[in-house]
Amino acid sequence: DAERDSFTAGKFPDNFKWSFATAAYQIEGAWDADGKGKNIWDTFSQTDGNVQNNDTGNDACKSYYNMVRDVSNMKSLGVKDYRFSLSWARLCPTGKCKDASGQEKRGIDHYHKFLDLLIEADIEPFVTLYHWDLPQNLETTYKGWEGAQVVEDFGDYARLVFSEYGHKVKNWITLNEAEVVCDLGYGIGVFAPGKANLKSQFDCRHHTVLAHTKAYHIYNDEFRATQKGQIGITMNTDWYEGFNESKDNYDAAQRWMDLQLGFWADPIYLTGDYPESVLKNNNDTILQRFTAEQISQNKGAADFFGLNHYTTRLVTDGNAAGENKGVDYTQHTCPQWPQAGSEWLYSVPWGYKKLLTYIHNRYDSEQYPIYVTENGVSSRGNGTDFEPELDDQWRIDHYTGYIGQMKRAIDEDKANVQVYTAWSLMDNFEWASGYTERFGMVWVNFTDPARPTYFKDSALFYSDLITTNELQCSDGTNDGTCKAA
Ligand code: GBH
Repeated sequence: DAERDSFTAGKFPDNFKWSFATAAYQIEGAWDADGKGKNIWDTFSQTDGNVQNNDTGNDACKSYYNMVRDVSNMKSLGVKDYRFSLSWARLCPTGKCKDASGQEKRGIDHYHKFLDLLIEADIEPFVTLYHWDLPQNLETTYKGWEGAQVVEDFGDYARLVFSEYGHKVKNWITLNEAEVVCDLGYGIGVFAPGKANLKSQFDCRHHTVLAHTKAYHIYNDEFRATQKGQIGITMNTDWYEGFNESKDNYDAAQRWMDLQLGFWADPIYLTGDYPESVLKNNNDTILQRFTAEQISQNKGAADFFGLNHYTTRLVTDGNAAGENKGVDYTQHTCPQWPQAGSEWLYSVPWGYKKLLTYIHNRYDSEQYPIYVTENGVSSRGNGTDFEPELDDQWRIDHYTGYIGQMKRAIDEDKANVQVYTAWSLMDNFEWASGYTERFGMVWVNFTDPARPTYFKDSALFYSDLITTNELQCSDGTNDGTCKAA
């Protein structure tokens, strides 16, 4: 892999944007402040046994009360772009945003204040509408993403958000990683709301496509002309590489790609409909089909291609026992791949280049520029450490490798990547792993009620990259080819 992971240091295109990302439930805390309604992650994390150490996001980084801290951290690092998400249940405690009676003024004002701080600091907001924190009431009354009504309710929420904040926000992301929401939340049950059912999983998947498309058309029809912003969806995918040269393994990797990425990307950026392998391998009692009208609404329903990417898998045809070939697949990793603090996360820079080139070719990045909305790496801790651990050269190596491969995809393969976003600005509530995994470039002391923060070495590395727009080799040189660390 060392050969494949090498890259040429140097400048990124002018106007390339370097951003940081976070999500409301992972950083805000203040779970019941100012009239906020309960959401499915409040319920899930407050129930024993769902999250490591029974950690919750009740307080998290207390960003709700520390807006100035967060903005000034970014300002001192020279950040010009910030991706964060809105808490639906802060704005509309029961999830019903249609009428003023369902809206919570204090929640609405909170994000006005935050946006004003960003704008004053000259930081451009990228706002995600949904990063996994569904108002509990919608789960309780119609099973959340399983119910068709969620499409309407998401549309009403989106309309409220566009009309409130659209003069301050020009970059909208509808959903973060719908695949994770549905597969882990409704299919396996390791994430909120904790259901494990194949039909639930696919109903959820189907409704997320429709909800995205709905919000896109609301923006397009009612707001675009006056607000002149852009809107897209963010999908997460690993890179899936055939285990070896065999055609069967290659096809198996493609099927997996179809299920994890193509399920959303094909309807929106390609055909309006699900990928062929998805249609073929799922009968219509499991997979709801789009109507002709929906297909035409899906197609082209985005201005950019939002991508979260972390890791790579090698794929063989058939299940672990080698059965069900042509339909199933099995994932493998390499013993040489460095593993992060998260069990699922291996550092494989070359996979990132292949993925970007794949997306460029299949979904036409000239028409739909690629915005990388997350990429990052974790260390393991226990959330109760109070001694900041700031020397993270290994994290700098990870970022250097991935960003170097992104540069190659741009330079060599003409992938039109315009935005790169590091996950995350600061350590935060890592979902079912609680505070045991730290993804931040800024260290947070979770044992101190004041939540002081400290820059890790990686924050200074990233700051340098942002201000120079130029990637250096890990050894500090930038003339010629960098060997992978
Ligand atoms: C992103 O998901 C999320 O958008 C972000 O909120 C999160 O903090 C970040 O990554 C880091 O994880 O528990 O073994 O079943 C990335 C995709 C999907 C990777 C769920 C981890 C859980 C595997 N994630 N997966 S497991």
